[in-house]
Amino acid sequence: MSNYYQPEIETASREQILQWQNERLVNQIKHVWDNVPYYRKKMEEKGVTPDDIKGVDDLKKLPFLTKDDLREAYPYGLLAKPLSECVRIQSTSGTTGKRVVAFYTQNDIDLWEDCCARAIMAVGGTKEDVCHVSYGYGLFTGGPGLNGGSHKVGCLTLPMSSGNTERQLQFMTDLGSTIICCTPSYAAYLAESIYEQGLQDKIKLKAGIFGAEAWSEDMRRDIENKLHMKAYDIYGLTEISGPGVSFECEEQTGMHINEDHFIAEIINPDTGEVLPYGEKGELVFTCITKEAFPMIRYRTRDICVLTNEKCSCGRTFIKMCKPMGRSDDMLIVKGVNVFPSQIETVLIQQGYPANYQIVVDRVNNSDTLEVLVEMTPEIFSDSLGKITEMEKSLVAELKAMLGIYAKVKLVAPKTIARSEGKAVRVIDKRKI
Ligand code: DLL
Repeated sequence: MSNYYQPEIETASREQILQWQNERLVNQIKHVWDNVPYYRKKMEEKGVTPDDIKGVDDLKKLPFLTKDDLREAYPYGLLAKPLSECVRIQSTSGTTGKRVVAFYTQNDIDLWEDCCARAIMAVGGTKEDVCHVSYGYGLFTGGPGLNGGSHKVGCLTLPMSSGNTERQLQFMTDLGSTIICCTPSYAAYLAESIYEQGLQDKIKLKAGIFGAEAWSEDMRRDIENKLHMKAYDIYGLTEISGPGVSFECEEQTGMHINEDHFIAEIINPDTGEVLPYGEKGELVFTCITKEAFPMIRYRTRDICVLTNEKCSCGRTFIKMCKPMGRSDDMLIVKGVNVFPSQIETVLIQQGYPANYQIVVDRVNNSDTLEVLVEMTPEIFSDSLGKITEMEKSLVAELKAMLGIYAKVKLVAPKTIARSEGKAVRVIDKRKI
Protein backbone atom coordinates (compact mmCIF):
# COMPACT_ATOMS: atom_id res chain seq x y z
CA MET A 1 0.00 0.00 0.00
CA SER A 2 1.41 3.27 -1.03
CA ASN A 3 2.11 6.06 1.33
CA TYR A 4 0.90 9.47 0.09
CA TYR A 5 1.37 12.93 1.55
CA GLN A 6 -1.57 14.47 -0.33
CA PRO A 7 -3.57 11.49 -1.62
CA GLU A 8 -6.40 13.58 -3.08
CA ILE A 9 -3.86 15.34 -5.30
CA GLU A 10 -1.37 12.57 -5.98
CA THR A 11 -4.07 10.13 -7.12
CA ALA A 12 -6.45 12.66 -8.71
CA SER A 13 -8.09 11.72 -12.01
CA ARG A 14 -6.36 12.87 -15.19
CA GLU A 15 -9.38 15.09 -15.91
CA GLN A 16 -8.95 16.78 -12.54
CA ILE A 17 -5.22 17.31 -13.10
CA LEU A 18 -5.87 18.81 -16.53
CA GLN A 19 -8.49 21.10 -15.06
CA TRP A 20 -6.04 22.35 -12.43
CA GLN A 21 -3.38 22.86 -15.07
CA ASN A 22 -5.72 24.76 -17.40
CA GLU A 23 -6.97 27.12 -14.70
CA ARG A 24 -3.59 27.67 -13.10
CA LEU A 25 -1.79 28.26 -16.38
CA VAL A 26 -4.27 30.95 -17.41
CA ASN A 27 -3.84 32.72 -14.06
CA GLN A 28 -0.08 32.34 -14.11
CA ILE A 29 0.25 33.91 -17.55
CA LYS A 30 -1.86 36.88 -16.42
CA HIS A 31 0.33 37.22 -13.31
CA VAL A 32 3.53 37.17 -15.35
CA TRP A 33 2.15 39.54 -18.02
CA ASP A 34 1.15 42.04 -15.36
CA ASN A 35 4.27 41.79 -13.22
CA VAL A 36 7.28 40.71 -15.30
CA PRO A 37 8.04 43.28 -18.04
CA TYR A 38 10.89 41.07 -19.28
CA TYR A 39 8.58 38.15 -20.07
CA ARG A 40 5.78 40.40 -21.29
CA LYS A 41 8.19 41.80 -23.87
CA LYS A 42 9.06 38.27 -24.98
CA MET A 43 5.35 37.51 -25.36
CA GLU A 44 4.78 40.71 -27.31
CA GLU A 45 7.65 39.88 -29.63
CA LYS A 46 5.94 36.55 -30.33
CA GLY A 47 2.60 38.26 -30.77
CA VAL A 48 0.93 36.45 -27.84
CA THR A 49 -1.26 38.06 -25.17
CA PRO A 50 -2.84 36.45 -22.08
CA ASP A 51 -6.14 36.23 -24.03
CA ASP A 52 -4.52 33.69 -26.34
CA ILE A 53 -3.83 31.33 -23.46
CA LYS A 54 -6.96 29.40 -22.54
CA GLY A 55 -5.34 26.21 -21.31
CA VAL A 56 -2.51 23.69 -21.64
CA ASP A 57 -3.10 23.26 -25.39
CA ASP A 58 -2.01 26.88 -25.87
CA LEU A 59 1.28 26.42 -24.02
CA LYS A 60 3.15 25.96 -27.30
CA LYS A 61 2.30 29.52 -28.32
CA LEU A 62 4.45 30.90 -25.49
CA PRO A 63 8.14 31.79 -25.80
CA PHE A 64 10.79 29.71 -24.04
CA LEU A 65 12.98 30.94 -21.22
CA THR A 66 16.61 29.86 -21.04
CA LYS A 67 19.55 30.25 -18.69
CA ASP A 68 20.67 33.16 -20.90
CA ASP A 69 17.43 34.97 -20.06
CA LEU A 70 18.13 34.39 -16.39
CA ARG A 71 21.59 35.84 -16.76
CA GLU A 72 20.32 38.82 -18.72
CA ALA A 73 17.57 39.52 -16.21
CA TYR A 74 19.84 38.93 -13.18
CA PRO A 75 19.05 39.54 -10.40
CA TYR A 76 15.50 40.95 -10.29
CA GLY A 77 14.34 40.98 -13.93
CA LEU A 78 12.15 37.88 -13.67
CA LEU A 79 10.75 38.59 -10.26
CA ALA A 80 6.93 38.64 -10.24
CA LYS A 81 6.35 39.83 -6.68
CA PRO A 82 7.69 42.82 -4.73
CA LEU A 83 10.86 41.96 -2.85
CA SER A 84 9.03 42.79 0.37
CA GLU A 85 6.90 39.68 -0.19
CA CYS A 86 9.88 37.42 -0.80
CA VAL A 87 11.32 35.58 2.16
CA ARG A 88 14.17 33.53 0.67
CA ILE A 89 16.63 33.17 -2.17
CA GLN A 90 18.38 30.00 -3.24
CA SER A 91 21.02 29.66 -5.90
CA THR A 92 22.50 27.09 -8.25
CA SER A 93 25.68 25.28 -7.49
CA GLY A 94 27.35 26.91 -10.50
CA THR A 95 29.49 29.90 -9.60
CA THR A 96 30.80 33.20 -10.93
CA GLY A 97 28.81 34.71 -13.74
CA LYS A 98 26.64 31.63 -14.14
CA ARG A 99 24.72 31.87 -10.93
CA VAL A 100 20.97 31.62 -10.99
CA VAL A 101 19.20 33.36 -8.15
CA ALA A 102 15.67 32.16 -7.46
CA PHE A 103 13.22 33.98 -5.18
CA TYR A 104 10.49 32.50 -2.99
CA THR A 105 7.48 33.88 -1.16
CA GLN A 106 6.38 32.04 1.98
CA ASN A 107 3.73 30.30 -0.11
CA ASP A 108 6.35 29.22 -2.67
CA ILE A 109 8.42 27.66 0.13
CA ASP A 110 5.34 25.95 1.48
CA LEU A 111 4.41 24.34 -1.85
CA TRP A 112 8.03 23.34 -2.53
CA GLU A 113 8.22 21.65 0.86
CA ASP A 114 4.95 19.83 0.06
CA CYS A 115 6.65 18.42 -3.05
CA CYS A 116 9.58 17.20 -0.94
CA ALA A 117 7.19 15.74 1.64
CA ARG A 118 5.51 13.76 -1.17
CA ALA A 119 8.92 12.39 -2.14
CA ILE A 120 9.70 11.34 1.44
CA MET A 121 6.33 9.65 1.94
CA ALA A 122 6.67 7.90 -1.44
CA VAL A 123 9.70 6.04 -0.10
CA GLY A 124 7.73 4.98 2.98
CA GLY A 125 8.51 7.95 5.25
CA THR A 126 6.28 8.54 8.31
CA LYS A 127 6.55 10.50 11.55
CA GLU A 128 8.29 7.50 13.08
CA ASP A 129 11.29 8.00 10.79
CA VAL A 130 14.64 9.64 11.44
CA CYS A 131 15.43 11.57 8.27
CA HIS A 132 19.13 12.28 7.81
CA VAL A 133 19.67 15.14 5.33
CA SER A 134 23.22 15.21 3.95
CA TYR A 135 22.61 17.50 1.00
CA GLY A 136 24.36 20.83 1.36
CA TYR A 137 22.47 23.51 3.27
CA GLY A 138 22.73 27.13 2.33
CA LEU A 139 22.27 28.52 -1.16
CA PHE A 140 21.97 25.01 -2.63
CA THR A 141 18.36 23.83 -2.64
CA GLY A 142 19.05 20.21 -1.63
CA GLY A 143 19.35 20.64 2.14
CA PRO A 144 16.64 23.28 2.70
CA GLY A 145 14.12 21.50 0.42
CA LEU A 146 14.36 18.03 1.93
CA ASN A 147 14.65 19.52 5.42
CA GLY A 148 11.31 21.29 4.94
CA GLY A 149 9.71 18.17 3.47
CA SER A 150 10.94 16.07 6.36
CA HIS A 151 9.39 18.49 8.88
CA LYS A 152 6.08 18.35 7.02
CA VAL A 153 6.04 14.56 7.19
CA GLY A 154 6.90 14.83 10.88
CA CYS A 155 10.13 12.85 10.74
CA LEU A 156 12.83 13.55 13.29
CA THR A 157 15.05 15.61 10.99
CA LEU A 158 18.85 15.53 11.20
CA PRO A 159 20.11 18.62 9.33
CA MET A 160 23.57 17.15 8.78
CA SER A 161 24.51 19.03 5.61
CA SER A 162 27.34 17.58 3.54
CA GLY A 163 30.85 16.52 4.55
CA ASN A 164 32.40 15.31 7.80
CA THR A 165 31.76 11.64 7.17
CA GLU A 166 32.83 10.57 10.66
CA ARG A 167 30.16 12.75 12.22
CA GLN A 168 27.59 11.56 9.67
CA LEU A 169 28.27 7.96 10.63
CA GLN A 170 28.21 8.69 14.33
CA PHE A 171 24.78 10.35 14.16
CA MET A 172 23.52 7.70 11.77
CA THR A 173 24.40 4.92 14.21
CA ASP A 174 23.67 6.74 17.51
CA LEU A 175 20.34 8.24 16.42
CA GLY A 176 19.26 5.41 14.14
CA SER A 177 18.71 7.26 10.85
CA THR A 178 16.12 5.39 8.76
CA ILE A 179 15.98 7.63 5.67
CA ILE A 180 18.97 9.36 4.11
CA CYS A 181 18.88 12.19 1.58
CA CYS A 182 22.14 12.97 -0.26
CA THR A 183 23.77 12.81 -3.66
CA PRO A 184 24.12 9.25 -5.01
CA SER A 185 27.91 9.59 -5.13
CA TYR A 186 27.99 10.55 -1.45
CA ALA A 187 25.67 7.63 -0.66
CA ALA A 188 28.10 5.28 -2.38
CA TYR A 189 30.96 6.79 -0.43
CA LEU A 190 29.06 6.44 2.85
CA ALA A 191 28.26 2.82 1.98
CA GLU A 192 31.93 2.14 1.46
CA SER A 193 32.92 3.81 4.72
CA ILE A 194 30.25 1.84 6.59
CA TYR A 195 31.69 -1.35 5.14
CA GLU A 196 35.27 -0.42 5.91
CA GLN A 197 34.41 0.38 9.51
CA GLY A 198 32.26 -2.74 9.90
CA LEU A 199 29.22 -0.69 10.91
CA GLN A 200 26.66 -2.59 8.78
CA ASP A 201 24.85 -4.05 11.78
CA LYS A 202 24.44 -0.66 13.40
CA ILE A 203 22.78 0.93 10.38
CA LYS A 204 18.98 1.15 10.36
CA LEU A 205 18.50 2.83 6.98
CA LYS A 206 15.49 1.63 5.00
CA ALA A 207 15.47 4.16 2.16
CA GLY A 208 17.61 6.78 0.47
CA ILE A 209 16.50 9.75 -1.64
CA PHE A 210 19.28 10.48 -4.07
CA GLY A 211 19.49 13.15 -6.76
CA ALA A 212 21.10 16.38 -7.97
CA GLU A 213 23.34 14.44 -10.35
CA ALA A 214 23.11 11.57 -12.82
CA TRP A 215 23.44 8.02 -11.50
CA SER A 216 22.99 4.60 -13.02
CA GLU A 217 20.88 1.54 -12.27
CA ASP A 218 24.15 -0.27 -11.44
CA MET A 219 24.90 2.31 -8.83
CA ARG A 220 21.40 1.90 -7.44
CA ARG A 221 21.85 -1.87 -7.10
CA ASP A 222 25.26 -1.43 -5.56
CA ILE A 223 24.03 0.99 -2.87
CA GLU A 224 20.93 -1.12 -2.19
CA ASN A 225 22.97 -4.29 -1.73
CA LYS A 226 25.61 -2.69 0.43
CA LEU A 227 23.22 -0.87 2.74
CA HIS A 228 20.26 -3.29 2.64
CA MET A 229 17.87 -0.51 1.80
CA LYS A 230 15.98 0.92 -1.17
CA ALA A 231 17.54 3.73 -3.21
CA TYR A 232 15.17 6.21 -4.88
CA ASP A 233 15.76 8.98 -7.37
CA ILE A 234 14.66 12.59 -6.95
CA TYR A 235 14.97 15.38 -9.51
CA GLY A 236 14.74 19.11 -9.50
CA LEU A 237 16.45 22.36 -10.35
CA THR A 238 16.83 25.68 -8.61
CA GLU A 239 15.06 27.65 -11.33
CA ILE A 240 11.86 25.61 -10.89
CA SER A 241 12.09 25.34 -7.07
CA GLY A 242 14.69 22.73 -6.13
CA PRO A 243 14.45 19.00 -5.34
CA GLY A 244 10.98 17.50 -5.63
CA VAL A 245 10.00 18.68 -9.09
CA SER A 246 9.70 14.92 -9.57
CA PHE A 247 10.30 11.87 -7.36
CA GLU A 248 10.35 8.11 -7.51
CA CYS A 249 7.76 5.83 -5.94
CA GLU A 250 8.12 2.19 -4.88
CA GLU A 251 7.94 1.02 -8.51
CA GLN A 252 11.35 2.66 -9.16
CA THR A 253 10.63 3.09 -12.87
CA GLY A 254 10.96 6.84 -13.27
CA MET A 255 9.99 9.94 -11.36
CA HIS A 256 6.42 11.26 -10.98
CA ILE A 257 6.26 14.94 -11.91
CA ASN A 258 4.30 17.10 -9.46
CA GLU A 259 1.91 18.10 -12.20
CA ASP A 260 -0.35 20.21 -10.01
CA HIS A 261 2.58 22.66 -9.80
CA PHE A 262 4.62 22.07 -12.96
CA ILE A 263 3.65 21.32 -16.55
CA ALA A 264 6.30 19.27 -18.34
CA GLU A 265 6.96 19.19 -22.08
CA ILE A 266 9.58 17.42 -24.17
CA ILE A 267 10.88 19.39 -27.14
CA ASN A 268 13.30 18.86 -29.97
CA PRO A 269 16.26 20.93 -28.70
CA ASP A 270 17.13 22.12 -32.20
CA THR A 271 13.70 23.17 -33.46
CA GLY A 272 11.68 23.73 -30.28
CA GLU A 273 8.94 21.42 -31.61
CA VAL A 274 6.92 19.65 -28.89
CA LEU A 275 7.35 15.87 -28.96
CA PRO A 276 4.85 13.20 -27.87
CA TYR A 277 5.15 10.95 -24.80
CA GLY A 278 7.81 8.29 -25.25
CA GLU A 279 10.09 10.42 -27.40
CA LYS A 280 13.46 11.63 -26.27
CA GLY A 281 14.17 15.36 -26.14
CA GLU A 282 14.78 18.33 -23.90
CA LEU A 283 12.69 18.72 -20.79
CA VAL A 284 10.82 22.02 -20.42
CA PHE A 285 8.89 23.12 -17.33
CA THR A 286 6.21 25.71 -16.71
CA CYS A 287 5.49 26.64 -13.09
CA ILE A 288 1.78 27.16 -12.56
CA THR A 289 1.59 27.91 -8.84
CA LYS A 290 4.72 29.93 -8.17
CA GLU A 291 4.34 33.51 -7.01
CA ALA A 292 7.81 35.08 -6.85
CA PHE A 293 9.76 33.40 -9.63
CA PRO A 294 7.42 31.73 -12.09
CA MET A 295 9.38 30.19 -14.93
CA ILE A 296 7.35 29.78 -18.11
CA ARG A 297 8.51 27.13 -20.61
CA TYR A 298 11.93 27.00 -18.99
CA ARG A 299 14.41 24.91 -20.99
CA THR A 300 16.21 22.69 -18.51
CA ARG A 301 18.73 21.34 -21.08
CA ASP A 302 18.17 17.92 -19.52
CA ILE A 303 17.53 15.21 -22.10
CA CYS A 304 14.68 13.00 -21.03
CA VAL A 305 11.59 10.96 -21.95
CA LEU A 306 8.10 11.40 -20.47
CA THR A 307 5.67 8.51 -20.06
CA ASN A 308 2.01 8.46 -19.12
CA GLU A 309 1.71 4.74 -18.40
CA LYS A 310 -0.37 3.80 -15.40
CA CYS A 311 1.75 3.29 -12.29
CA SER A 312 1.08 0.52 -9.78
CA CYS A 313 1.64 2.95 -6.87
CA GLY A 314 -1.69 4.61 -7.63
CA ARG A 315 -0.24 8.02 -8.42
CA THR A 316 -1.67 9.53 -11.57
CA PHE A 317 1.11 12.03 -12.31
CA ILE A 318 3.10 11.28 -15.47
CA LYS A 319 6.69 10.12 -15.07
CA MET A 320 10.05 11.22 -16.45
CA CYS A 321 12.97 8.84 -16.93
CA LYS A 322 16.37 9.46 -15.40
CA PRO A 323 17.91 12.41 -17.25
CA MET A 324 20.04 10.97 -20.05
CA GLY A 325 22.47 13.84 -20.55
CA ARG A 326 22.27 17.49 -21.42
CA SER A 327 21.70 19.48 -24.57
CA ASP A 328 24.31 22.01 -23.48
CA ASP A 329 27.84 21.37 -22.30
CA MET A 330 27.25 21.77 -18.58
CA LEU A 331 29.03 19.18 -16.45
CA ILE A 332 28.04 18.32 -12.92
CA VAL A 333 31.19 17.57 -10.94
CA LYS A 334 30.82 16.77 -7.25
CA GLY A 335 27.36 18.25 -7.46
CA VAL A 336 28.71 21.55 -8.79
CA ASN A 337 27.63 22.84 -12.20
CA VAL A 338 30.71 23.43 -14.35
CA PHE A 339 30.74 24.96 -17.82
CA PRO A 340 33.83 24.37 -20.01
CA SER A 341 33.61 28.04 -20.98
CA GLN A 342 34.41 29.02 -17.37
CA ILE A 343 37.62 26.98 -17.54
CA GLU A 344 38.49 28.47 -20.91
CA THR A 345 38.01 32.00 -19.54
CA VAL A 346 40.51 31.33 -16.75
CA LEU A 347 43.09 29.87 -19.14
CA ILE A 348 42.86 32.76 -21.54
CA GLN A 349 42.98 35.34 -18.75
CA GLN A 350 46.16 33.67 -17.52
CA GLY A 351 47.77 33.87 -20.96
CA TYR A 352 47.40 30.24 -22.07
CA PRO A 353 46.17 29.23 -25.52
CA ALA A 354 42.73 27.67 -25.87
CA ASN A 355 44.22 24.20 -26.36
CA TYR A 356 43.03 22.26 -23.40
CA GLN A 357 41.18 19.16 -22.42
CA ILE A 358 38.91 18.59 -19.44
CA VAL A 359 38.90 15.05 -18.05
CA VAL A 360 36.17 14.05 -15.63
CA ASP A 361 36.24 10.69 -13.91
CA ARG A 362 34.77 8.96 -10.91
CA VAL A 363 37.32 7.38 -8.58
CA ASN A 364 36.07 5.56 -5.46
CA ASN A 365 32.63 6.99 -6.13
CA SER A 366 33.91 10.53 -6.03
CA ASP A 367 34.18 12.80 -9.08
CA THR A 368 37.56 14.05 -10.21
CA LEU A 369 38.28 16.95 -12.53
CA GLU A 370 41.55 17.38 -14.38
CA VAL A 371 42.47 20.07 -16.87
CA LEU A 372 45.28 19.43 -19.35
CA VAL A 373 46.64 22.72 -20.62
CA GLU A 374 49.00 23.15 -23.50
CA MET A 375 51.83 25.65 -23.11
CA THR A 376 52.85 27.88 -26.00
CA PRO A 377 56.48 27.55 -27.09
CA GLU A 378 57.03 30.97 -25.44
CA ILE A 379 55.84 29.91 -22.03
CA PHE A 380 57.16 26.40 -22.39
CA SER A 381 59.78 25.96 -19.74
CA ASP A 382 61.70 22.84 -18.95
CA SER A 383 62.28 23.91 -15.38
CA LEU A 384 60.15 21.56 -13.30
CA GLY A 385 59.96 24.08 -10.46
CA LYS A 386 58.56 26.74 -12.76
CA ILE A 387 55.97 24.39 -14.22
CA THR A 388 54.80 23.30 -10.78
CA GLU A 389 54.44 26.93 -9.78
CA MET A 390 52.39 27.73 -12.89
CA GLU A 391 50.18 24.72 -12.27
CA LYS A 392 49.58 25.78 -8.69
CA SER A 393 48.59 29.25 -9.75
CA LEU A 394 46.09 27.83 -12.30
CA VAL A 395 44.63 25.51 -9.65
CA ALA A 396 43.98 28.57 -7.46
CA GLU A 397 42.41 30.56 -10.30
CA LEU A 398 40.19 27.63 -11.29
CA LYS A 399 39.14 27.10 -7.69
CA ALA A 400 38.13 30.75 -7.49
CA MET A 401 36.08 30.45 -10.68
CA LEU A 402 34.48 27.03 -10.18
CA GLY A 403 34.38 26.67 -6.43
CA ILE A 404 35.94 23.19 -6.60
CA TYR A 405 39.41 21.72 -6.95
CA ALA A 406 40.60 20.87 -10.43
CA LYS A 407 43.92 19.18 -10.95
CA VAL A 408 46.00 20.98 -13.57
CA LYS A 409 48.62 19.44 -15.79
CA LEU A 410 50.66 21.63 -18.12
CA VAL A 411 51.71 19.75 -21.21
CA ALA A 412 54.25 20.53 -23.92
CA PRO A 413 53.19 22.50 -27.01
CA LYS A 414 51.26 20.54 -29.66
CA THR A 415 50.61 17.48 -27.49
CA ILE A 416 46.85 17.75 -27.17
CA ALA A 417 45.29 16.00 -30.13
CA ARG A 418 43.79 18.37 -32.68
CA SER A 419 40.46 17.36 -34.03
CA GLU A 420 39.26 17.83 -37.55
CA GLY A 421 35.79 18.83 -36.58
CA LYS A 422 34.65 20.21 -33.28
CA ALA A 423 37.37 20.18 -30.66
CA VAL A 424 36.92 17.45 -28.10
CA ARG A 425 37.22 19.56 -24.99
CA VAL A 426 35.61 17.24 -22.51
CA ILE A 427 36.32 13.60 -21.82
CA ASP A 428 33.82 12.24 -19.35
CA LYS A 429 34.97 8.81 -18.24
CA ARG A 430 32.22 8.35 -15.65
CA LYS A 431 30.04 5.39 -16.46
CA ILE A 432 26.56 6.67 -15.84
O1 DLL B 1 20.45 19.81 -8.10
C1 DLL B 1 18.34 20.33 -7.04
C2 DLL B 1 18.32 18.99 -6.37
C3 DLL B 1 18.81 18.86 -5.08
C4 DLL B 1 17.77 17.91 -6.99
C5 DLL B 1 18.77 17.64 -4.43
C6 DLL B 1 17.70 16.67 -6.35
C7 DLL B 1 18.20 16.54 -5.06
P1 DLL B 1 20.66 22.56 -9.38
O2 DLL B 1 21.90 22.71 -8.60
O3 DLL B 1 19.98 23.77 -9.92
O4 DLL B 1 19.52 21.86 -8.52
O5 DLL B 1 20.96 21.54 -10.57
C8 DLL B 1 19.93 21.13 -11.45
O6 DLL B 1 20.99 18.97 -11.75
O7 DLL B 1 19.07 20.40 -14.40
C9 DLL B 1 19.99 18.23 -13.76
O8 DLL B 1 20.91 18.42 -14.81
C10 DLL B 1 20.75 17.79 -12.50
N1 DLL B 1 19.92 16.86 -11.70
C11 DLL B 1 19.13 17.13 -10.65
N2 DLL B 1 18.56 15.99 -10.19
C12 DLL B 1 19.00 14.97 -10.98
C13 DLL B 1 18.76 13.56 -11.03
C14 DLL B 1 19.55 20.61 -7.92
N3 DLL B 1 17.98 12.93 -10.15
C15 DLL B 1 20.47 20.12 -12.44
N4 DLL B 1 19.41 12.85 -12.00
C16 DLL B 1 19.37 19.55 -13.33
C17 DLL B 1 20.20 13.46 -12.90
C18 DLL B 1 19.86 15.53 -11.96
N5 DLL B 1 20.46 14.78 -12.90
